[in-house]
Amino acid sequence: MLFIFDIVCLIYLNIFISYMQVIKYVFQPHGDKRGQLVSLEEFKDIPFRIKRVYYMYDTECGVTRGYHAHKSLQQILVCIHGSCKIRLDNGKEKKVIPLEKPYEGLYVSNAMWREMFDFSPDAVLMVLASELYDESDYIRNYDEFLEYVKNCGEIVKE
Ligand code: T46
Repeated sequence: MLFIFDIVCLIYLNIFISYMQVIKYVFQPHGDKRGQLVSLEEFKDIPFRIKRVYYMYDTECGVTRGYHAHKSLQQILVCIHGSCKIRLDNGKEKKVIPLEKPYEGLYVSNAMWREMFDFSPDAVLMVLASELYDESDYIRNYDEFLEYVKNCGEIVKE
């Protein structure tokens, strides 16, 4: 009886531990009759120091970008115009998150494989990043990524 209880606990723990949490921020729009304004401040609206901002636009129909993970970079992705989808993969689970509101931000931790796809023709995807651009922080090979998360892929606490 105790043995069955142990097995049930182990299965439950495994499901619990492998559950991939998706963190979406809903920013406060300061709207009035002129329109909307969203302000993002580091450590207030964004959980890290913002060292870099970049954005992508004019993404061709059918294109998928990304196909990499980062060793230490954390980011918040905001589709400030149009829409797109983000596939997140922690090496155990994959989730697709639509981004279609200019006041929503998707938190992407380090050690997380990402693919961005299904861009609408008018999509502008803005990214707030915790680090400067550094090619040595990228893991661009999926098998290397799986090894990385298995061996040393410690996730930076948000
Ligand atoms: C990420 C996803 C969401 C720079 O010179 N500086 C930069 O800050 C960045 C981000 C890129 N670049 C150059 C490097 C390449 O020649 O811009 C070109 C395109 O970059 P990449 O192919 O890495 O773009 P994506 O869309 O695949 O990935 C980007 C970020 O690189 C990445 O960190 O998480 O957006």
